[in-house]
Amino acid sequence: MKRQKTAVVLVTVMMALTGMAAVSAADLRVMHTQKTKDAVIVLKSESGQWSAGNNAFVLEFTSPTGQPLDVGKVTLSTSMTMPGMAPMIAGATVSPDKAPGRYLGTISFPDGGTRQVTVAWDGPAGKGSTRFSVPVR
Ligand SMILES: [Cu+2]
Repeated sequence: MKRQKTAVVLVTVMMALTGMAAVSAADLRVMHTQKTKDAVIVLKSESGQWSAGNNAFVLEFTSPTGQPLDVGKVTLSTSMTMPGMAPMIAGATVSPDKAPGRYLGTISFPDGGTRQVTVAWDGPAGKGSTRFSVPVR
């Protein structure tokens, strides 16, 4: 009984580590770079693109001079306008990584098409938001 429980815990930990490795690998590809007055925001993922289905991604915030920027709470939402339909809305789950200014996210899309992406933040470095578009393949 106890041994079985340990095995379950081990598998869970290994799955968590594998999941983290998927988004913390050094060889992430840039999907989009967005510059605002106060921040440079880089959206990255392993494949360098979003696809229909589940996606993991990384958001990195730096100051215009390249210093990591602690922007506190971050949200990312997407919208796609389609003829004759209400806009398709999808929100991401975003949480801070260990490094300041680095956030890990997941988002799911039911189909392909260009998304209008809104990233918003609110924290020690101030409050802001920005919009850009990203294709979903
Ligand atoms: Cu759609």
